[in-house]
Amino acid sequence: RDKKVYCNVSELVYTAHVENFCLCVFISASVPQFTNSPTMIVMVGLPARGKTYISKKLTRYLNWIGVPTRVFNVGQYRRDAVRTYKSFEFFCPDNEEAMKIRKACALAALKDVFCYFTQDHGQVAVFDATNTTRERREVILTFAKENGYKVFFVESLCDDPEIIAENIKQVKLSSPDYVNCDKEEAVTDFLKRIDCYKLTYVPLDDDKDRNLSYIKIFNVGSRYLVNQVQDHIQSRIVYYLMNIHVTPRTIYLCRHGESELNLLGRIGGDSGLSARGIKFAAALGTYIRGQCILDLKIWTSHMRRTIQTAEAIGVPYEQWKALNEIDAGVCEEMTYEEIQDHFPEEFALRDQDKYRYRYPKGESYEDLVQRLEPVIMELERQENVLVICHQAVMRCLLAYFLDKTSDELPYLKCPLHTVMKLTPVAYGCEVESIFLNVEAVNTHRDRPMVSTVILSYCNIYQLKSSHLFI
Ligand SMILES: *[C@@H]1O[C@H](CO)[C@@H](O)[C@H](O)[C@H]1NC(C)=O
Ligand SMILES: CC(=O)N[C@H]1CO[C@H](CO)[C@@H](O)[C@@H]1O
Repeated sequence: RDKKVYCNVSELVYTAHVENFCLCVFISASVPQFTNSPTMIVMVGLPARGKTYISKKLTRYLNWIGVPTRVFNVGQYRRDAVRTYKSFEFFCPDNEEAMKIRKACALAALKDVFCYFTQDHGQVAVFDATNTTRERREVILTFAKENGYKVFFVESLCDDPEIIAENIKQVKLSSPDYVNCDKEEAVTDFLKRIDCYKLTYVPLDDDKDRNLSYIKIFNVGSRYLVNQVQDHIQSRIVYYLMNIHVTPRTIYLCRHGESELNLLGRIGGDSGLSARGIKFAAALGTYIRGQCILDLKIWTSHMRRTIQTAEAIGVPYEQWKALNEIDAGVCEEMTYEEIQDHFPEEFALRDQDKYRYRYPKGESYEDLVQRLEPVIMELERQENVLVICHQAVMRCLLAYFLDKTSDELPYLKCPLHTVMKLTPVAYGCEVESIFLNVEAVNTHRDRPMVSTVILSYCNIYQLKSSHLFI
């Protein structure tokens, strides 16, 4: 009970008997730990420059790679404070009453950032606000300095009226500020609101701000300026921001056709397609041709079942080793019943925390996410892509696009012979699931019920769920 043993899951597990229960303690060690001081990402720029888009997307990415991140949208605080929006006049610098409210909202948001870092173990806070004047940025810098946080500014500049008009149409008109409001009036009001900000806007300055860490993004990524990157996480953020784009496109995700081993209920391995798997490959070809997409890229793993599926489409494809199925280590090619018989503890451990559980001599879902990071980065750079992959791999990719937590990820439903069609919309992704009418075995296992007895032991020992699991 008093002994703490920190170990790698795949090597050593600490066990003890408590009444009728066997207590096992383990720690996962697969993800690089960011023990740096917390970071505030501060958005800068006029309204309708895609700041919220960047904030949400960056947050989704950081959470997916395992860095706890949250967005603090100051506009939302303002909406909560001032229930009904009147007009652009609220945003004029000479409106003193409103300025007070806006300042109070920003301070409330900063207070919440503080709580997020101290109580909720957050690592990165994305401060989504306009922050167009130097004094306002100074307030944030002072707050960060007092608390030992790093600050990284992301400024979005845009002088292309078409891009701005498109942004207003895409996201601003559906904003809560403009419900029950004539569309044209809303656009006019919004443009005036931008003019109010322009009166005081001072962009980050080459000379005066040369000691600050920041990236300036010009016209949605046609040019970048990067200044004083301080650490690993900031360099990853810069790299990510330089790879994303907003060109409309579609991403198709599916698994290989049913394999010989699927038919036998065995996991992993490298078998070829079953007869029904071959039928699915043909159906996939027909479906993809029916979509009439120019320049569709097709990616597979290095495994036979995905390559055979792609072959049937009859167009060139690229193979990625990173897309190979999760390595089940000593459990490869076993059925779930055999695993339960041969490795009962392993089976139970996996059910306790499927995301972090690592197969002996194999991988965990957490490992898989790290392996798939370059694939996500390249998917961001590309336009139309069909990814033919595997169940665990598809769950990880889908979790990224649909912003699912690591807890939900290993249980996402990715049935065989079904294509998921992903279309980016305003701040997220629309998903359509298309079953191609070829029967297949079901390889999904639902989340097991966790007994309340075990949960109550969690409380007794007060273990942090991010570090230790019972
Ligand atoms: C930047 O930092 C250097 C060294 O700390 C300091 O001497 C300089 O005045 C700073 N420049 C600005 C513009 O703040
Ligand atoms: C701390 C601070 O001054 N933040 C400002 C950032 O921008 C928002 C939106 O204009 C302001 O309300 C905040 O005061």
